[in-house]
Amino acid sequence: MLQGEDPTAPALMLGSHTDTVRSGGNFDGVVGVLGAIETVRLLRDGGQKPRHTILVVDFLGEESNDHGLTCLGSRCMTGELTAADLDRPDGEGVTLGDQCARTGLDPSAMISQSWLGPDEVSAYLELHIEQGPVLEQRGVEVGVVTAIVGIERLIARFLGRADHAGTMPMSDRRDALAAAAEAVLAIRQLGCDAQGAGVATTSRVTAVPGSPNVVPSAARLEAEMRSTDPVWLDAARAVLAQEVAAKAGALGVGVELDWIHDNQAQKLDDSLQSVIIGAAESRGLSWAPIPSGATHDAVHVARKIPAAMIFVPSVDGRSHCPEEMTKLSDIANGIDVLANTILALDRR
Ligand code: HGY
Ligand code: MN
Ligand code: MN
Repeated sequence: MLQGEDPTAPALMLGSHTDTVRSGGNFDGVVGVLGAIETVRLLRDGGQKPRHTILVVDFLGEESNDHGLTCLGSRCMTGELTAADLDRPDGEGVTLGDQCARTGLDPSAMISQSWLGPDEVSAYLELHIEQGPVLEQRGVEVGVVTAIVGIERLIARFLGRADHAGTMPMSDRRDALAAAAEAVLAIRQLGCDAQGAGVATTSRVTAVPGSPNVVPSAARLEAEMRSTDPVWLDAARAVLAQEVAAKAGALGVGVELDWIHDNQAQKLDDSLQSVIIGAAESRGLSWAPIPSGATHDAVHVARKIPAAMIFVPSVDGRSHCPEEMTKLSDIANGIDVLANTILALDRR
């Protein structure tokens, strides 16, 4: 934090997250937290005395957890985390609330102590790697994020029947894993048919009993769909629900669909975007408007106060993998734009 000269002025907040996915990379989120710290250091060591206090935040649990929820910390800060969220079980039946309690958090405080509002913070800025190929392919140095996708998650439970894998005729089986496999392909096709309006991914399928000579009796599938267009998302849910049930029914397999609304698509603040553009141009950096196919804490913060994001290019567009890489020079550009945006906002 950098204390402002005017204690009555609402603060400016910048940051991101430092958690990552299984076998993730070294830049997702971290660039935004270290970039925020470096911005404050630059201002302080440069003798700047900002009017607004500048807060640096590292949000807990931004990545999707086994309970199907992202952005735990920013949901708490904005009052979006609900008791129903805390009751969400993981694949072993442990609820999110129990899991949080095990790590020493107080679940009741997580849903009752939101504090973020325009009186406390006047703007939130997040520097982040793009995590996709657009900026690099277009040779653009800075992305000005226009909107963040909405996410619908699906947990599907397929209920078939265990049988001997050698003796039960193919036509008489109720193979839960075969029904899940049909769903995987239907989910993928839904994304391909969207032609850029949305994407759809199955991330995990588990089946029981898992013995090599037993027809699977049950399977659990986890998937998600994303789009900046809520109409596409609603239609996609309806199409999938119908297709998955029909394909499972054709195999004599029952299916239960549990939909999790992760987050609504969210436009980011136009006036903050203009300040970011001014900062990029004042530093002679090329910029382009870009929607975010990844979700971020900014999606929750933006529902309470003006929020905006600055993207820097990802090498080969790769992310959520050990190969994730952003050049130091691009990170430096991002911090340069972030610091100059904060200075401009502080003068408002
Ligand atoms: O899932 C996402 O888009 C982010 O990385 N949590
Ligand atoms: Mn991230
Ligand atoms: Mn991520």
